[in-house]
Order: sequence, then structure tokens, then C-alpha cells
Amino acid sequence: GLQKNLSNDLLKPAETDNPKNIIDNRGNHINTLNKTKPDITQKAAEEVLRSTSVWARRSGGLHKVMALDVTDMPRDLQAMGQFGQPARVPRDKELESRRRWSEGYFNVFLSEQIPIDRAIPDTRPQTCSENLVHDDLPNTSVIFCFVDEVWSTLLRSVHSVLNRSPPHLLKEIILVDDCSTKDYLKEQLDVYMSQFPKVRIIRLKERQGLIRARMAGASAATGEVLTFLDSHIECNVGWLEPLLERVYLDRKKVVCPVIEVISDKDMSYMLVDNFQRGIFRWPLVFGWSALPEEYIRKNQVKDSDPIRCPVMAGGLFSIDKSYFYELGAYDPGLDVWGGENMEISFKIWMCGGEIEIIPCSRVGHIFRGDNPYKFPKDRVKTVERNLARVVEVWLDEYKEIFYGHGYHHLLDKSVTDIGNLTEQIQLREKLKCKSFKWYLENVYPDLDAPLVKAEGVIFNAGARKCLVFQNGIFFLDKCDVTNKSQQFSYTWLRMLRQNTSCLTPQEMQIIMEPCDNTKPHLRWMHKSGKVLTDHVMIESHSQPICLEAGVKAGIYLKNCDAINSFQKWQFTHYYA
Ligand code: LR7
Ligand code: MN
Repeated sequence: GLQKNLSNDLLKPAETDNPKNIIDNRGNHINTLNKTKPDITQKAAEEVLRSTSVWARRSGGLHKVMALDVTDMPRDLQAMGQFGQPARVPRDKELESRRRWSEGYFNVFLSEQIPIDRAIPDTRPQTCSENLVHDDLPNTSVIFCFVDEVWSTLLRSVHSVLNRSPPHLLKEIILVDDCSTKDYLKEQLDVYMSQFPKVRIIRLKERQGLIRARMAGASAATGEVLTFLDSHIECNVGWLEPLLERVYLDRKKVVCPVIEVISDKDMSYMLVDNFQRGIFRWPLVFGWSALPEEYIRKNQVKDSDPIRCPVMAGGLFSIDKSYFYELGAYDPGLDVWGGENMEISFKIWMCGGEIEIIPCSRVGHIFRGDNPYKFPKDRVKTVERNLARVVEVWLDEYKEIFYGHGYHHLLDKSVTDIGNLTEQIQLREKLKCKSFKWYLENVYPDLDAPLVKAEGVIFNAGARKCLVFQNGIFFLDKCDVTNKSQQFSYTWLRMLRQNTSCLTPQEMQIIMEPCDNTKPHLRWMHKSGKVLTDHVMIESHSQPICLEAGVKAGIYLKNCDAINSFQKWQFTHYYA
């Protein structure tokens, strides 16, 4: 979970540092706020004062990360929200602040009150001060895509990059306007950004969604590395070098900062727990999961060590530009929002790359309860369709687990058109990517991913015998786990399967037909719900019809009867 770690001590600038945010040779202000971690900030500051050119590229060798916070404006130490402290809405502004909430689904009013370049606490783990980075790191293009972003947060995002990135590593900042409707994002934004030679604005003529907007940004980028960020973030001091260092060491490493939390309510900057991995749960729901204590102890993991992640959150990462294109970028068929983080994560791991979270790089993000922009089509349907595309290309036989978690309806192509996938499938072949099974075994072994809900022989409680399908007929016989014709499985799509055939009701009998996941009449209820859990009931009938063992070894369909033991069936193994 999240944890508020901003003790007052940490937030308050020490009295002695206050008057003179140390000033470097260009008259910039350097933020040395963090009294609890003097070895990072003091040493960096000392080094800065000694060197003639801050953040200049040196040749060869390694140096410490410069945890600088540079601003051209005098820092107002008393300002609301300064140093990441919670801001408060004055009594007489409460109505206004509530009214303006839906402009961004966070406290837009307060965001406007706090400085555009406020300082935030240096939240990096202490051990980061020992880490060195190369002098000749590649440079990066930072890409922000946005649609109808709030003015103050967009500006704060850009300033945090300008003020906390070594200039020689920041090739440019590309703002991709995904066809915003707000007037202030037009000329007013152009005028404001024209102060900063490194900032470029690209305007999309039609709404593309964040996935294609990112690709538009990438194709305009001239930097060696692409760094994608959401448009309501604040980069912390020293955020960039540790990311670029990993890409420099191996161009197939795709790296994410630790994503900290900017409160949607009071705009305070909050630290998150250490050792968090990006993971997913079925049906492809992104989440965080801490490395087990046991693992940390055994492997002596330091809080500054990179953490390998099965999937990334999606919005904040650096990737070598040529590697991004080698991977075929994103599937351009993904619309608006959602699923692209799964797509790129599976692609990276299965096609030879790695995803890491770098604890020495920290970026705050405003987590919002709702999207402040419109979805051109239905929101739910858009995300579902994106996920179905990802699943069809990358999940192999495991896709049934996804569909089995409430997404049966996506299999009916007459209802959901997921579009053409030929190019995506060809890409996977061309790159000779590994299987999803490999991914699960090697990257995410702790995920529960049984291919079926149940399997083995099916025992009938009344007859005390097992179901057999042999030479085209069903009958009951003495249970024999080694007999292939007694082997069945109960699939995620609730079919009773033997090889590629499925148990199919016909009148009041059963027959075997080729399995077809799109056919609802092949679905059976078993071990679900509260009543009749041991029964095997036809799903699509309005009347409850159950599978029953006849006295003379025949199999029938009968009206369901809760106490009839000839209607109770049990598989050898249940997995879900
Ligand atoms: O149509 C759109 N066009 C856009 O340009 C929709 C969105 N966008 C922009 C938007 O303005 C924002 O800057 O794209 C960015 C991301 O959109 P958000 O902020 O609405 O997304 P989110 O933060 O709710 O969602 C997370 O998951 C998304 C899935 O598609 C993206 O990958 C987001 O980048 C991602 N955000 C993060 O990873 C930050 C941490 C969240 C977590 C966990
Ligand atoms: Mn976001």
C-alpha cells in the first residue's frame, strides 16, 4: 500500500539552508533540502560548487548523480504546497475548489495555487548515493502526450523535467497534443513554451488516443532514448541519470522510475513502499506486489537495486529508440487508453528484453479517480477490445484464462470486431519471440495460471463409476486414471473437453462435437454458484437440466435434482 512518509522534519527546509538555496555559477538555485540524507545532497552540492560547469559532459569514467533542482525563478519558501507539503483550500474557496474538481478529477484549484516549479522532498533511498553513472550516457527525448490536461499540472510536469534533468542528457521535450478541446492549450501554450528552446509541440489533427499519440511523438523524436511520461507528473531530483544508465548498460533494458503519489486532494508528494514490482492479475489487471521478505533477505536485495517487473504500469518509462522500433513500437490498432502496457511488457520480455523499476529514479504522478477526457467510443468496450487484441497476439493457450474471467462475450466476433491482427502476429514470428509459457515460467512464476479449471477422470457419486467416451459413445465404467478415454477437462470457458471435442447437449442426450469457444450451448455449469455445485448443468437452458448417470451405465440429461447422487460428478483435480 501507499504510505505517507512526509514527516515535518523532512519537509521543512532546515533553517540554515533556507536563505540561500545554494547558487551555482550560472545563478541557478540548487535544492539541498534533505537533511536526512546529507550524503547525497551535500556532496552533490559541494561538487557543483567546485566544478566550473554543472552537468557538463565529461569524457570517460563514472560520476555521481547530480541531484540538482535548478530554477530560474526565485523560490518562494512560504508558497502553498512548497516542498511537496499538503496544500489547503481556504474556507471561502471550498465551493470553487469542489466545482473545479471535474476539470481534471483532482484538486485543480489547489494545483493552481502552488508554484509551477515547487521543490519536492528527495525521496531516493540512502544507498543511491553510492551509485555511479557513466559520463557518456545517451541523451533522451521526453515525450508527454496529453488531451485536455489541466494547465498548471502540464506546466509543472514540463518544469520538473527542465529543472531536474542534466541539460546535455535532455535532447528535447515533445508535447503531443492529442486533439485537445481546451482553448488554453492552443496559442497560450505555444506562447508559454516558446521561452524554452527545447520544448516542441506537435498537434494531432484527429484524436488518436494515447497509444498512437506516443508513436507520433516517437517518430518526431531526435534523441537516442525515448522517455514517455504522463502529463501530470513531477520528476524528482536525479531522476534521469539512473534510467539512462541502465539503457546504456544494455539497450534492451526498458526502465521505469518508482511512481510516487501526488495526492489528488491536497497535492502533497507521497512516498510509496519499497520493493514494489509491477504485476498483473487475471483478467490482465495491472497491480503492484512487494517482493517477498524472504526473497529480499536471501538475495540481500538493497533498496536501490533495480527490480525486474513482469509488467510495467505503462505511463512512465525510458526505452532505447532503435529498440522501440525493433520491437515494432506499439500495436497501432490499440485505441485511446488501456492494454498498451500489457502489450509492450509481453513484447519486451518474450522478445529478448527486460523491464526494470529503478528505485534511484522517482517521479510523482497524480492518480485520478476518473478520466478527465471523453472516449470517442464506449470506454469499457474500448479497453476490452484493446485487451482482446493483446491476448490474441501474445497469450497463446493461456488466453482462455483471460476470456474465462468475464470476457466470454469478446469471443463472439459478430458482437466485437477486434480488427486485423496479421501484422502483429507476423511481427511476433519475425522477432522469434518466446512463448507465453516461457514468460510465465521465467518472468512471472508466481502467477497462478492453470490452463483449465479442472481435469482428470469424472467420477459419478451415485454409480461410483467414471465417465467414458469411446468409439463415439458415452458410458460409465470402473474409474481408471490411466485410461485416455476417461480423461476430460473443464475449461475456463466452461466446456467439458476431451482432446478437441466437447460435450454437447442434443435433445435429452449428449454427443461430442468439435469445441468452439464462441458457442454458448457448449457451456456447462459445474462447481459454481451456491446450489447444485457438484452437478453438471446446461448453461444456456432456461430450465435447469443436468447430466445424470443412468442405472444401466447410460448417460442422460434430466431435470436437475439437488439430492440425486447420480447427478453428482467430481473431477480428479480442481485448479480454480
Ligand atoms: O486519448 C488519450 N490521449 C492522451 O494523450 C488519452 C490519454 N492521453 C494522455 C493523458 O493526457 C495522459 O497524459 O495519456 C496520458 C495517460 O492517461 P491517463 O493519465 O488518463 O492514464 P492513467 O494514469 O489513468 O493510466 C495508466 O494506464 C494507462 C493505460 O493505457 C497508460 O499507460 C497511462 O500512461 C498509465 N499511467 C501510469 O502508468 C502512471 C501510473 C499509474 C499507475 C499504476
Ligand atoms: Mn496518468
